[in-house]
Amino acid sequence: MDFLRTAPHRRLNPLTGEWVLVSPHRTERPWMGQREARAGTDVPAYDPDCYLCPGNRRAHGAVNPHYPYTFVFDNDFPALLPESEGEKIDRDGLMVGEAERGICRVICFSPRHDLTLARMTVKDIARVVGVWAAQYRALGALDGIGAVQIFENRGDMMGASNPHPHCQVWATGALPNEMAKELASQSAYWRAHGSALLVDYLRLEREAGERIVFENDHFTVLVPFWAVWPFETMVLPRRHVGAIDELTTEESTALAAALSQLTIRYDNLFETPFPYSMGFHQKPTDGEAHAEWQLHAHFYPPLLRSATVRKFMVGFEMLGSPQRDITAESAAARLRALPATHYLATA
Ligand code: H2U
Ligand code: ZN
Repeated sequence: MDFLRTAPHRRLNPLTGEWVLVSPHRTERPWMGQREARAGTDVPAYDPDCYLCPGNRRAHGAVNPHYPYTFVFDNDFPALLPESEGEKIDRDGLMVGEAERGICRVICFSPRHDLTLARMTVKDIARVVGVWAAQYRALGALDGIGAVQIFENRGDMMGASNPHPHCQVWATGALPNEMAKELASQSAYWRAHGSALLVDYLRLEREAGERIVFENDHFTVLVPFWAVWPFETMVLPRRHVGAIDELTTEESTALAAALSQLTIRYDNLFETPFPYSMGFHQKPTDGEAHAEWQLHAHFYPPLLRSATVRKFMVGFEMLGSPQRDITAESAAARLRALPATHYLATA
């Protein structure tokens, strides 16, 4: 297995069936990148111009309540609408289109404009986990909703419109692409082995140990063997569970603690509020049991070498396969070695 450390090779993502090219021999390239000053100290706790801060007016005139912890509202500019009608078109399988219905919401994590998950207390993050569970359950129970995607875009680099800590929920009729690929892979694995793909994968990872970033009693954070983004991670429950609303109170708190530990380490890596897109893949809400599905979160951060030097998915990666230089093992070792307390004070 030495080639995994030294030679160009490719690794399979069993969840999506896609390959990533790994070029560990290239990490020897010299890098003289400078360190930016510690970032994140210049954001006010309340911003009168923020459309998410308590008491402020949003774009279409609604006024946010003076919420003490979390706040959920229907997106004023939703990508999907509950009513969308039209005959499906299918011209020889070459031009296929259909109406899609859905609901989009925004969830504020905290009234504090200047906080992020990394700087919130585990107790307050656990409240957010509770909101995620309630939203998944309520939206998933609606007629015609097949999937509930909870995701957070953090940082300018990821196109987040506002530093105020928040995420979005898009509930859709159809399974989005990533969910569809993961469903196909997990179903095939379940049929072949009678066990859940990610449960078996986590067992292998815990035996190996080298890609694990953090663990508590109920959750493991790891850099997946097939990671594409330099510091990509997955958050996995140790128990076989399909969605956040199936977690016990103790497990929800453990998830909050795992998210806290991960985002603190991310921020500490380059001493900057770490940008990323993250989200939970929970079992489809199409009414089927989905025993094959294992709850998990993906974190996809773009940074590579410093607070400003990011990885670009261009060239060969757009046209061929994604590629990385630093191995999943060395990324995990770096994240694991970072301090467990934030470089700035916590809330
Ligand atoms: P992002 O930062 O991930 O873009 O999320 C912010 C969302 O907030 C975005 O989807 C919505 C945008 O449509 N929004 C409102 O619902 N009301 C507003 O007044 C401004 C922004
Ligand atoms: Zn704000």
